[in-house]
Amino acid sequence: AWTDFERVTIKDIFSKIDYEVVGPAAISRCLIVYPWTQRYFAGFGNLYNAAAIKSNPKVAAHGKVIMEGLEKAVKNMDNIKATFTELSTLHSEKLQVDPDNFMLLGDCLAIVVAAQLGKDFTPEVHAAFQKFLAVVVSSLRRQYY
Ligand code: ZNH
Repeated sequence: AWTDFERVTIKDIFSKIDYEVVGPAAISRCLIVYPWTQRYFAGFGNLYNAAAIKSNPKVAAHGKVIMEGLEKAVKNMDNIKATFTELSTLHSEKLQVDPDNFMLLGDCLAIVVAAQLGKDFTPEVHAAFQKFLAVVVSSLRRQYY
């Protein structure tokens, strides 16, 4: 269950950030800092080094797709598990993404959001955002067995 503060905060964060900036920055950071995550993106072309990752248009497009996925969770905060059933099955069965990678991306996202929000990213806001990410990640893990 969410407190009023958490609800307002999550909606506020997503209304303030630019998906086209935050999404690509978060997924790029994840691919650079946790290079094993690159293995799922063999079809994305050149991921040879940080500069190549940051300038890869497929990476950027995928960053935005991830943010749009997260937006569905924001719009269905009381029903994130059900909202992500299909997405969880896709990551498990088709993409075969190791679910331990989900929070690695979440942590990258938190860093990027923190940098964007500056002093508005208070400890309380951070806690609310981490809780949101934890629910998203556990929902994405749900169809794994
Ligand atoms: Zn993911 C896809 C979301 C994480 C890998 N994804 C995807 C999509 C979405 C997402 C929405 C699309 C789907 C369709 O199409 O239907 N993700 C997401 C989220 C998250 C994630 C929300 C967290 C937070 N992923 C992830 C990770 C990884 C991944 C961590 C690795 C490492 N994904 C992926 C892939 C794909 C996806 C590979 C496919 C891509 C293409 O394009 O192909």
